[in-house]
Formats: sequence, C-alpha cells, structure tokens
Amino acid sequence: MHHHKFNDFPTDFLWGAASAAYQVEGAWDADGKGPSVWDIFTKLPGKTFEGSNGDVAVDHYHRVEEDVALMAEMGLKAYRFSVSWPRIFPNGRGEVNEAGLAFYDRLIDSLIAHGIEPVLTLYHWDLPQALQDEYGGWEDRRIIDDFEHYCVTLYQRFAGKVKYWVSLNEQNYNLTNAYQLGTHPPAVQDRKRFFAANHIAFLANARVIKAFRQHVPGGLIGPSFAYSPAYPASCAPSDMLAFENAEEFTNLWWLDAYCFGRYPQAALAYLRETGEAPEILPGDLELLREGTPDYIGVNYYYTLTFTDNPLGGQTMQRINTTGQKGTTPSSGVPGLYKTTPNPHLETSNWDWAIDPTGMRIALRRLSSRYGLPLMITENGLGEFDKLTADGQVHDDYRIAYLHSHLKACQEAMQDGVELLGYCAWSFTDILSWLNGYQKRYGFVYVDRDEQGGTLRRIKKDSFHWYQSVIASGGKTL
Ligand code: BGP
Repeated sequence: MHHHKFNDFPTDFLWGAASAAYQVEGAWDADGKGPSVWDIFTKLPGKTFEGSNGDVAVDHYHRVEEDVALMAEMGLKAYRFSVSWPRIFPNGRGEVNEAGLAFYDRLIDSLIAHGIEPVLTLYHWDLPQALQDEYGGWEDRRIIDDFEHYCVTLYQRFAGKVKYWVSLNEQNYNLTNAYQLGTHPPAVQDRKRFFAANHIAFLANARVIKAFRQHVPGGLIGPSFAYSPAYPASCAPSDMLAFENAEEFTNLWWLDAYCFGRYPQAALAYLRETGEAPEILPGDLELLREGTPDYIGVNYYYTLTFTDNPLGGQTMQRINTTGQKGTTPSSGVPGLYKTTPNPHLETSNWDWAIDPTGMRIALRRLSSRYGLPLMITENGLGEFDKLTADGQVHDDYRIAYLHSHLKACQEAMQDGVELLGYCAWSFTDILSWLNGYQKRYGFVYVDRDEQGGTLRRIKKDSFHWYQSVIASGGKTL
C-alpha cells in the first residue's frame, strides 16, 4: 500500500484553534451583559481552584484586535469561539442587547478581514442566571423556545458571514458535572434530574438545528461532543461487558440521540428499570430526527479504560483539579463499569491519559457509525508552563502532544474519515473552569495567575511550531 500519496491534508483543511467566551473574554458585566450561572457559581466558596473566576479572564473582550492579529501572524485558517448568551440577552430572553451583538460583529469582521474562518459556538455553558432562577434552566422545557430565540437572533445577524456553527458544547461533560458530580452550576447530584435535563438539552439542540436550515442555507452545524473513547482493561468477558456498558452510557447515549434520534437499547432498558429514564413525550423523538447534525464536532483529550464494577462498588468521583499527578480516584457506576488506569499510557499532571492512537480510534468509530463529516473542535494539553529568564516558554511537551495527535488525524483520514478541520485547544492561555489559570493550554502565554497579572501576550515555542505546520499544509508533520 502506497499511503504516501494520501498523506496530504486537504488544501481547504481548517487549521484552527479554539476558545470559549467565559474562559477568555472577561468584561463580565460590561456593556449591558447579564450574569451567567458561572459568574455566580465561581464566587461561591470552594467551587473552583483557589476561587478563580472569569471576571477578567484574559481580557479578550478588550483585546480582540491584538488577539486576532496574533492569529493572523500564526496563519490560522479557523478560529472557534463561543457567544455568551447573557451578553446578547441579559435576562436570557426579551430585550436584545445591541452592544453584545456589536462585540461579536467586531470579532467576526476582524477574523474575516484576516482570512480566518469563524467557527461559532452557540452555547459553551454560560447560561443566563436569569433563566436558572426563573425556571431551573435545562430542567424546564421552556428553555427550548428561549434557546431557539437566542440562536435565531445570531443566525439572522451572522448568516452571511459564518459558515461553521457548533450548537451545544459538550452537553455530556457539562451536564454530568452539573447534575451528577455537582461540580458545575447548578451543582446538583441526582441521576434522575440529570437524565431529564439532558433530554431537554437534546430537544433544544434539535430545535436549533432545525431552525438553522431555514436561516443559514449553505451553513454547517453540529454539536461538539466530549468523546473519551472507552477501552476494556482486558479481554476478560467481564471487562469487555464493562467497556460496552461504558461506551453506551457515557458516549452513545449522546451520539445516538444526536445522530439517530434514539437512545441506545441496553442503557435505556437499564434506566427504565431503575426509574431514572427521561420522560419521552410524543413528538420528542421525531424532533430529534428532524434536527440531526451536518457534522460532529469532536473534543478529544483522552481515552478511558474500564473494568468490572460490582454492585456496592465504586461510585462517580470528582477529577483532580490541582495538577497533583496521581490524585484522580477511580470512578464508575456500581453494577456497570468503573475506570482504571491504563498501564500502557503516560498521563498529564491532571491524570489525563495521553493517547494519540485513541484519537484515531475515536474518529474511525464516529465516522463509521454515523457516516458524517467530523471536525476536531478541541484537542490539546493542559500543563504548567514556565516563563523562563529568556522571556520565552519552551513547551516542547505540548508540541509533542499536538504533533502526535495531528499525525493521528492524518492516519484517520487515510482510514477514510472525512475531517473538516482541527481546532487546537486553546489559542491563548485561558481560565480552566475548575483548574484556574495554572492549567495552561495556549499557543500564546498570558501573563496572569490566580491573583492577576499584566495580561501581556507571549508567543510560546508551540506558536512557532504550529505556524510552520500550517504554512506547509501539514507536510512538516
Ligand atoms: C473541555 C471544555 C473546554 C476546556 C477543555 C479543557 O471540556 O469544552 O472549555 O475547558 O475541556 O478542560 P480543562 O479546562 O478542565 O482542563
């Protein structure tokens, strides 16, 4: 097989980087913005690493021009960002805040002026606090209309300028944290409420995809899914069954609902038995089938390895948010599965397994099951970075991570996967939701810590590396 002929990335491949509003913008109450659930939650004692919050973040709101100039210098072809719902609708619905829209006009126009394709995420977790207070946010079906109205407002404003859209970012990860682990707002720990809210989020996702077809002809939309492919710890049938359970409960529960408009069989049967299954009303599944995505956004960081978990065994546990390696406990659902370390893989300081082959496996599984194009909407390495005496950041470990994962993308394309692009997480350093400012992901270092800083931008070694990869169209990989 002469694979070298197919090694080139397509010429229109979207070499990108990503961010999310709350993690970069700051300006949390500027120009009429209302509070999001994160503006409130992060101020409660003990919720985030050293009480860090996004009031200032990396001040992207006031430094858009500088940041986009850095993207242009790097040669980025795409920039994925999210719109803050409470900037547009301070109360979640009702009066639109023109100043909020004007900020995204500036960002999008500046990207386009530099030849950078905007990839717009409609929802990256910053729900207007007003809707949480009024009816419990994702737990009430009223959110479907309010979310649609917000999304249509953005469709109408940006349809001519933005081709690539992401509906919900990591519904799976966000709602698992919000309603099972209690680590994201509204910090509930109740599996029945979790599955109910999650079902309503599927309906909202389908509704806005349906509306998209009318308002953004020629555009492409899909959710971004946090895909951690499951591995079995061994070929013991009990481990294989645990792996099947984990893949179905932690991945296919979302992916099948998005792409097939149905829930996977064994998981649904189990939840009906335990009384935790969501209420499916007449018309719900029809709506899901009318609102399937054009492509799947894939946020890939690591694989998870599963083993048998007896009844009375390990329950769901919180992850390491300190960067003290080896402090993440095993987590699972008794009777179904639990995680176990993979002895074949190195991990980051936050215990995330580093597994480029897992990315190839992820892309192949998704492409072959759903037959849709894919876009890597996030992939990257969170680490402690050091600004050295020479005023530089030598993040060779990040270069190694990104290099190996881009090679895996290339191999997946050779395997037949249609991959639209790759957005590294993240462009600049950002606020990590629970891990503060010390867990850095960017190509651009931002001089700030939990206490603050000058917010000066400094290009890391990885910036120059990605710049040359993009310039070569991937040939230097
Ligand atoms: C994803 C989120 C991102 C980003 C990333 C890194 O779950 O969509 O917003 O935060 O993970 O995660 P963390 O910041 O926890 O390291």
